[in-house]
Amino acid sequence: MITLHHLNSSRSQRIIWLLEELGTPYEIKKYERTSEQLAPPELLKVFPLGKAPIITDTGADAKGNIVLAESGAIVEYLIRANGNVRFVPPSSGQGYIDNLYFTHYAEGSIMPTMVQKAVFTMTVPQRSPWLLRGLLSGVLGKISEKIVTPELKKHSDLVEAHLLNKQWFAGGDEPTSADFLMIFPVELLEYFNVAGPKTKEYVKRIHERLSRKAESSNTSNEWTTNPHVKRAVFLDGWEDGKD
Ligand SMILES: N[C@@H](CCC(=O)N[C@@H](CS)C(=O)NCC(=O)O)C(=O)O
Repeated sequence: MITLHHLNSSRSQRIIWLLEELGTPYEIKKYERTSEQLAPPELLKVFPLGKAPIITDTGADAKGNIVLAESGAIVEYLIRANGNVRFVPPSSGQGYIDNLYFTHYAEGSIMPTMVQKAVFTMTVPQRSPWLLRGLLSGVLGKISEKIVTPELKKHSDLVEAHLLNKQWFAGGDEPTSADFLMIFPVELLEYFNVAGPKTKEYVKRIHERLSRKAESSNTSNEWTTNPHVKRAVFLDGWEDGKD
């Protein structure tokens, strides 16, 4: 059995989307961010970095003890564990290159810029003494505009140009690892008001796909019964950690 260790408003939303698409049976263990937006210490007991997502897999015989962190690794693992029958990118050509690039770009390039934006505009002001909060918010907001916003714009333009004539990042009829990784930063582009029209359509398409899946599913799984999971790919609560 696979257990997803899920932190609210986090990259583990990617894994819920993939698990639901694969139809893989899984359990979800939910962790709540602290008032400082950090993962709670219990997650440290699962893996030394204590960050989400993490999966544990006991295997079909319930005797295994795989513990895997890092969303890109988890996406690859789950697609392979499902027999590499769905969400597999083309093995050559531009689709192969695009999938390779965006699968790695998601955590390697765009997410670090998103984290910078969040640190300047949310994390540092939220964690400073309240007397300084207003002042710091103003100063850091201005610095962020100068340093981070131009970088975010470059990412937004790259994603928008790529999605101009494509439904999915690798260009095929189904999502691939690139999409499962890119959904989170692409939702953040929207959240930070820098997403272009094609990018917004992409997010909408995925949300509608998930809603249809939830409506048509007659199995009693996390997706249909747990309102938290149903809304998992939406970014409500990013600012205040509520979900
Ligand atoms: N590169 C890692 C990043 C993991 C990560 O930073 N997760 C965040 C959630 S989006 C987290 O657990 N933050 C809470 C904390 O740092 O305490 C991945 O893709 O899994």
